[in-house]
Amino acid sequence: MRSQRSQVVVVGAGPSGLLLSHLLAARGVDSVVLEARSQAYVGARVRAGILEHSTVEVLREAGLDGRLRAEGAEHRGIHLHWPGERHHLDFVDLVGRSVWAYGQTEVQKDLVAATTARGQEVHYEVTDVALHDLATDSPHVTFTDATGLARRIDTDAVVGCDGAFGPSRAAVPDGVRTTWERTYPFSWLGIMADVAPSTDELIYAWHPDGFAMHSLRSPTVSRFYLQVPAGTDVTTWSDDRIWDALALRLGHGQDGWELTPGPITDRSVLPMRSFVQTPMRHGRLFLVGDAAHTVPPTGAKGLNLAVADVGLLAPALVALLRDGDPGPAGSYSDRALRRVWRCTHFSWWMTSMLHTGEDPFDHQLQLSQLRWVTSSGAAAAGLAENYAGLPLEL
Ligand code: RFL
Ligand code: PHB
Repeated sequence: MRSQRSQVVVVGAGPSGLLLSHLLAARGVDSVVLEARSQAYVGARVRAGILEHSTVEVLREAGLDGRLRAEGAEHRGIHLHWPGERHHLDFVDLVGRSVWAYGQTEVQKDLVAATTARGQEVHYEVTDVALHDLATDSPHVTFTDATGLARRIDTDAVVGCDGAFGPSRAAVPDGVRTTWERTYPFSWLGIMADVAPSTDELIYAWHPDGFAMHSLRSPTVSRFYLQVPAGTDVTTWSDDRIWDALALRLGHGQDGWELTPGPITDRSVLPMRSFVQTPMRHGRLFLVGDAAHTVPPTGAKGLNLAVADVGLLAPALVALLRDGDPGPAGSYSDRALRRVWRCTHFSWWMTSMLHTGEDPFDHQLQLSQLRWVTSSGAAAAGLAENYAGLPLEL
């Protein structure tokens, strides 16, 4: 077995893992990143699309906002739609903050470019990652690299950035961890289409048939979602069926608005759930992003929460490992969880307001809620404050 040492081992090279290693390196703390998939696979995954205010700030402080500002689109707010009605919520007017439409795929590309430029040690296509002695001050991680070589890294801290299915979450002993979960009876069918967006800013639409959303990626690429029953087989949705449902739910023809269809280049079904594992620290193991929590995507919070965790943990690890101050690392879990639960509530609330079932009583409650958030300045500001993003420390 080949052995080495690194101050930090980061498991997972998604957005949180690469951003954390970048911020640590900028402050003189070295790390090794371990990733199960290939670099090409990680870079091509289609996921989130909206960056909130504090995410853009973290990327700016990391010097990673150049392409985002050149190629991303700053949005003042969102449109809320239901049959016969469309309203724009202007977050800038309401709470003085905007959001940016810039796909997670692009964020990942920028992070890979920064990682490569810095010569960061990232091992892709590793297997058998196992975390050891986490409750001591000298843990170690073992894995098999892409060439089949068994390796060991002795370290001061292990950070689980390995998403909902990685080994880090499960490395917290049963008696220590608590899991909190809510499942939903629906999923999202997501498509990417080579067509100019039919909207300037995102449209979130309530419809008795189910929620729909029009998002975007660039002046020539649009992203759409449809609420479908949980367990839906993606092959049961033909192109025509998808465009017909989007046209109906998004209000094609209402007040002259038209939805322009185009070639579908990617389609998948995304299950929805809310999940939190507490605490987010066990000994020298720290959990970040989807490794500790999952939110349904309706509030656009998944990626933003992962970046916020990194924004709290990076300085805490620097204090611990460079300056010998254990304070911020000790309070990391409690501080991160305040925001996690706020976003868990907001994502659940947006999901509950916009996704429909059979019950006509529920429909009336949802429509009342929608009329309230689009007519009361106080209610609109509440949505805007949560969507555009709260400060890192709550
Ligand atoms: P990631 O991005 O899941 O990255 C985790 C990385 O860990 C790797 N990994 C391992 N590495 C080594 N050894 C192992 N044993 C490993 N097991 C796993 C994985 O290969 C992966 O590269 O977590 P991170 O960095 O915390 O980032 C979180 C965000 O990616 C996530 O919150 C969002 O993408 C959630 N999400 C969405 N959020 C939104 O706000 N809007 C969306 O439209 C949206 N769409 C999505 C999504 C998440 C999805 N997933 C996780 C299935 C669509 C999908 C399909
Ligand atoms: C997306 O563009 O993929 C997206 C945007 C907003 C959401 C969810 C997904 O709430």
